[in-house]
Amino acid sequence: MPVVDAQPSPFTFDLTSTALIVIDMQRDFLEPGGFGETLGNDVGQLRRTIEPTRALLRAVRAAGMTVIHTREGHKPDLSDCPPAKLARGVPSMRIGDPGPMGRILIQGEYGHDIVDELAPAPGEPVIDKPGKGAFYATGLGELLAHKGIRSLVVTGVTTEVCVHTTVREANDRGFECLVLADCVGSYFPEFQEVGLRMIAAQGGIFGWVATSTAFVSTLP
Ligand code: C5J
Repeated sequence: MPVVDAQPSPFTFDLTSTALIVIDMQRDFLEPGGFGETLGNDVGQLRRTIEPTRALLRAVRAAGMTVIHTREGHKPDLSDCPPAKLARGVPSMRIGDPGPMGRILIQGEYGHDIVDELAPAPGEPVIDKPGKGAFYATGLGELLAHKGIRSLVVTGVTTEVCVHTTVREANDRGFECLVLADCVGSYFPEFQEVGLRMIAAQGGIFGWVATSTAFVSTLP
């Protein structure tokens, strides 16, 4: 079985029972001129993950590994958006409001979709999720069970929000999670650093952390 040089210890996985999950690489979060940047965030902090993730996707697809994408967003009528989530954020830029790339975080809008560089390949599942975690109110758990997946390689944005929430949910469900440091990003460099340290601390309290090159080097 492949063994990845990881923190806090080597990560062993089996190709057939491992999936790559690419979290929320959406235009609303990553594109210059989009929702994230309009809020004053430095999208460069997220965009640096695009090229390593593209290279990772090439390698993982060539190795025949399962790839799953997620998108955070809501139905146009907002019926799946809890009032508490809707009420948060900058008052003029709330979920469902008109944004620079369509209604903010609404399914079907241009900004809600995945950036062109990381477009899902035909047949790769795309999980639409209303929450931060990819398991909450989605079919992800059933999909992974159906495919016999027990380990997850996790990438995407943002490190301390949707990546962390998904890894914590997965850990509680018994999955082993390897987070690839150069393929996850936060608008806040300090959250990126501490977010990664939190995963691998205390003997890997809820996962492992490695670089994408360390992971790819173990693929057949
Ligand atoms: C994600 C967010 N995807 N930061 N969402 O992390 O609101």
